[in-house]
Amino acid sequence: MKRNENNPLITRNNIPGIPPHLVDVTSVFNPGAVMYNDKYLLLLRIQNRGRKTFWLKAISDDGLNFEIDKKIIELDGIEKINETIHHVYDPRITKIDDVYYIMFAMDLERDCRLGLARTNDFEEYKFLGIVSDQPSRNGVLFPEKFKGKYLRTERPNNFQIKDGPITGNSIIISESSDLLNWEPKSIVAEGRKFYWDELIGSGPPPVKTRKGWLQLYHGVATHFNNPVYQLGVLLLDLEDPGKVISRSTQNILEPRELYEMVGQVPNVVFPSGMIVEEFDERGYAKESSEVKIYYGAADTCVGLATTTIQELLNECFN
Ligand code: BMA
Repeated sequence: MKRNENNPLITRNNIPGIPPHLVDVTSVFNPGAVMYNDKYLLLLRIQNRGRKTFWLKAISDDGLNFEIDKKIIELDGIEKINETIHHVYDPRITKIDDVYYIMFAMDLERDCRLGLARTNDFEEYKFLGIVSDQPSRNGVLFPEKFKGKYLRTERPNNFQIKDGPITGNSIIISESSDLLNWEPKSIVAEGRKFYWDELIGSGPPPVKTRKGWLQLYHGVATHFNNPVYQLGVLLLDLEDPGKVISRSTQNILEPRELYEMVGQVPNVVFPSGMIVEEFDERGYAKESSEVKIYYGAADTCVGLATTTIQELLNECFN
């Protein structure tokens, strides 16, 4: 992974003032990413000084210089939910046919669930519902159906770090006929105790290559005083993505730069958006293609790291 020389790519200083909610904001991190109308599009997670969460859209011609919208994103219909929603965050974007689906975490009073929204134009967003029966986070949709069913990987929230937040140590795969009702199928991968990825969760949505689905994930080492978040990669079977073909033994990106080590939550790189530049005629990512990975750094700013599909595959088999 190569960090972009302009990192951190987006910081709190780039966020336009949008009174009353966004004035002199605290942080911007964990963006969703997708190509839309030949432009790079990010959905930025922003916190104000009340630690309230908002989303802003950012658009770019080159994936490096982003213009940030002055309009806070609203999810139409979310106001109909009959319980307190504290935060919606960590949006992951998947295009299925001509619709862009956004899956995200929802901090409710009771616990954390997955929510789903759809948009066709990134102007209007329709909230589709709370889409997990159990506490869960890091839900990412596959961009196509399998035997008529939608699939996602997700990370059940069923594990508490000592004196810390509730999190999880496995990525599972779930299926659905309608995107709203989901049934867990099997465990895809589990945390490796004592090593870099003791706790894990899906990163950006999976990408199809001729060798399998590349699923980036974050791994958390918990055996230090403070947890360390890093990035790793899984290769999943093309026909049956619940099956792991291979998994990176070491992390491929870890907090090293000051903006990754110091901030709201120190020592965090959290990959949430991935752009593949080139696909072949059948829709597989080309091995030679450059890959841009947008990640949250220290829950404070947005970083960009690049690699290629070939290098990600090599890392799986290394
Ligand atoms: C995870 C999520 C992310 C966050 C990360 C590091 O559990 O809450 O949103 O970026 O922790 O604090």
